[in-house]
Amino acid sequence: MSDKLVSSKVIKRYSGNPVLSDKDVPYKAALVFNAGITKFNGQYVMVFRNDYGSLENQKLEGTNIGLAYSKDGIKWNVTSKPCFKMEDKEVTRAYDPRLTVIDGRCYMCFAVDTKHGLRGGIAVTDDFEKFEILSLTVPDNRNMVLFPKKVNGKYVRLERPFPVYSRGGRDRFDIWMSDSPDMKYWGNSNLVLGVEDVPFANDKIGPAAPPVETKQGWLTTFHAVDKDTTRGKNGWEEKWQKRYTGGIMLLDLEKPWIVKGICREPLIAPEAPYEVDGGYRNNVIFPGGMILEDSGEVKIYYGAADTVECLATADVNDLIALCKSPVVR
Ligand code: BMA
Repeated sequence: MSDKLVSSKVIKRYSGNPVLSDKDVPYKAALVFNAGITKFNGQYVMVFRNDYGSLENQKLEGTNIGLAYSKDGIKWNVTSKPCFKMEDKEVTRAYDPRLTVIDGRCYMCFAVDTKHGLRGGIAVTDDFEKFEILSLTVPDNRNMVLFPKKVNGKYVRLERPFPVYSRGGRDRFDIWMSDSPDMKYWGNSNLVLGVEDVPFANDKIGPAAPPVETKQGWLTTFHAVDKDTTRGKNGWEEKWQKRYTGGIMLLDLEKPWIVKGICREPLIAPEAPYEVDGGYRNNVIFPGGMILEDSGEVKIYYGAADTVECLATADVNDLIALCKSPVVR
């Protein structure tokens, strides 16, 4: 595993990064990151993870999910209060929301820490005030993202189970896919991408932002983790030995468990100051939103250092051209 990973040349970071931080939030906020973003009813919508507490004392008290709107996808207005928190004795917190609009309704996938394991949730909303929870996985599964339309008559999601027992008792986790007739019952599961398919991962991989449709296939980011036990203090904790990098791949339109092409090098690697320094966990890039504009520009939103939310852009054809290497299994 090379210690130096660089971002693809096709990626341009927004010069005003971050696009959202605790300073933009009118209620208790500390780490504002790992957001889901989509276009809904004529504007950009962002749901973001807010770990609140004290940045100065480096102490966290809890997590909620906040809401922001934007006209241009760059300047964001955060609403007056958080929009989502699960009130359930079993649940410690819900976090890492992802948004997908399907047939005019907005679906939110999210991770749920519970007293009996880590679950993946799917809710639907029309106004970001009322959410109906449609399904929760059994533990351990999370990082779910929905495709923006049905494939072969079924809803489809990418997901990342944590098979610790059967993968050697350590992180060695892969990207899977399931489908559903109704968003409630999920099955027909297939392996999409193994950690061994990603040269810049030696630990685990998982979905990132929900896929976007192109003529050539479903274009989608993923996150890739490499671990190095010689790494020491890289943020608030005594040890933070992982690095999170964003990758890109193209899935078959009809059979989305088939990877038509993957880029075997990182798409976005931690390099900018706000990605590598001064954060809660430095060296973390976690894409959560990808918007394909009519101009062909792709906006990729990502959490940086588990602390702030950032934006990078690329041309859709450049991204597709990167996905050259088929995955054969
Ligand atoms: C994962 C999740 C993410 C986070 C990442 C890096 O386990 O908690 O939300 O960005 O770790 O800390």
